[in-house]
Amino acid sequence: MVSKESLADTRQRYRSAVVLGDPAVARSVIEMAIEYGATPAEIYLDVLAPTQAKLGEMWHEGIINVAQEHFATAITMQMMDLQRLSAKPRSPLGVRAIVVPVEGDQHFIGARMLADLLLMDGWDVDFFWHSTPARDLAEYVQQRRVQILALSSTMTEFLPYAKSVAVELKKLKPPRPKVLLGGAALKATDVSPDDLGADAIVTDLLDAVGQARRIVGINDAKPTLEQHLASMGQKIRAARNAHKLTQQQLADASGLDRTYVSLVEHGKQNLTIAAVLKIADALDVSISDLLGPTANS
Ligand code: B12
Repeated sequence: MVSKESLADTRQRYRSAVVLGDPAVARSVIEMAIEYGATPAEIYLDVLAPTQAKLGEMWHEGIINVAQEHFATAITMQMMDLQRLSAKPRSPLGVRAIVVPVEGDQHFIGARMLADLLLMDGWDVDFFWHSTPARDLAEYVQQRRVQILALSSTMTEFLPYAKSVAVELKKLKPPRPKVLLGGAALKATDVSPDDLGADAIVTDLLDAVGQARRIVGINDAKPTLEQHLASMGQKIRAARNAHKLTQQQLADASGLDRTYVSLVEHGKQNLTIAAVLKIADALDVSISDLLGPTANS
């Protein structure tokens, strides 16, 4: 973390560099800020994002033309690559998010920022910036066992896409991902999450990371062994019910005792990895589906 003055100075020097179209100077400004302790969130939210907004104003006022704006934006994207490659993500959470702009919207810097911050927070993140038809996106979400789908919308006219995605997601078998909706369009309009079929509307990037964690039941305190066992037990019971199996049938299919399966489902059995594997095989799920993540609330 660095002081407000230092960030303001970095912002000023970075802006001059991108407006002059000088990637080398822009890079050295960012590298120096990182060296002085600026966090990725500070670089993104206090330097790159306001610079992008300023470019918009300068273009609007005719101070720079479209070509200059394009090149400045390309430099900002390079700086995000630099940040992404040099940051040390927290330990993996074992949960996956997809971050994608709404179809038609070519603005993806904000979406990419969210993707990077989630990645640094330990999420597995799929980010793509190309327009994606709602049905294809829903299929992809299911294949990738995604828990959070974050949609970014800069322009209000593309917001109805969120609703189409919600319609397609409803067609999936549970568990379905939770949908977070954010971006400049949501600041400019007064819609509720229900209007657009989302689970939450969040406009602040840092809030979004915390909210995503809360939605999938992760917080900073490490879960206890009892919580892990209870969580795994619930997942096993849910998967067994989804397969319409009795405890006895699951016990037979996994070569375990029925009483043992019952204790496991109640979170009362500290089971071995071999037993988890047998149960996972019998239920046709992966071991990681049963092991993580664990809510500790
Ligand atoms: C760069 C840029 C472009 C680039 C985009 C390049 C790219 N790869 O992203 C290009 C040249 C493609 C472009 C095109 C257009 N643009 Co443009 N563009 C901009 C500009 C200058 C910067 C955008 C940016 O990078 N912002 C920085 C990011 C970090 O900010 P952000 O997206 O708001 O994201 C922040 C938050 O919203 C939030 N967030 C974002 N997504 C999400 C998602 C979640 C889940 C959460 C929690 C938070 C979150 O986090 C970020 C950090 O705080 C803006 C000016 C501005 N004020 O932003 C105009 C601007 C957005 N563009 C505008 C317009 C009008 C257009 C065009 C229609 C121009 C034209 N006539 O062709 C086209 C539209 C094309 C399309 N179909 O989308 C208008 C939009 C007006 C409006 N509200 O409708 C703006 C505001 C310029 C202006 N003042 O008129 N543009």
